[in-house]
Amino acid sequence: MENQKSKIKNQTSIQGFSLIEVLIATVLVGLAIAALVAANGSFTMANVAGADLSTAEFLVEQIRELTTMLPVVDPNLPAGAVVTVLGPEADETGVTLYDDVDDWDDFNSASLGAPISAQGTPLTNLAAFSQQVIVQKINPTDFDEVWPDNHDPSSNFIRITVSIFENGQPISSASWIRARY
Ligand SMILES: [Ca+2]
Ligand SMILES: [Ca+2]
Repeated sequence: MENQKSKIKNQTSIQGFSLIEVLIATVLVGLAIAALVAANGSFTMANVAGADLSTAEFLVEQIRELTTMLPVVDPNLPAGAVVTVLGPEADETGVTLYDDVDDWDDFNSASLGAPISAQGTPLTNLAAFSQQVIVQKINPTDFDEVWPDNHDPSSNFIRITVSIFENGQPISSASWIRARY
């Protein structure tokens, strides 16, 4: 009798999968495929974000190159003058006339319709991006402390911060310090 039972049991297992086992396997395969598709989607998004970051870094570098050769203080101001207003001087009506670093304070390339290159020309193929620049006076003994623009005495150090936006969304930002010389 016991032998008979085990025979029947063996026969049952040899017959293959039951319907419920097939259903469970189908669901599991389906879940695995759905997970793979989802994973593929997130890699694509990561690549797009990577491309945007490269463009943002490129656009930061354009401003860095533009300002590297400029003096910290307007060359037309008398030597030792206290700078109490940051930004372009009254007669500097366009970026091509900017002749010191703080002229770039509050610059937003959106007003030109496109970000600008190191030569000051608009990069129309990157019109979805914009560069925003802030120039701040900083305490020469504590670079973390920002002084108000009208601080007297003037500081010999300024911090330039460039932020890159894509369709109004912030993508990247970089800061560096320049000394008056
Ligand atoms: Ca100037
Ligand atoms: Ca200026």
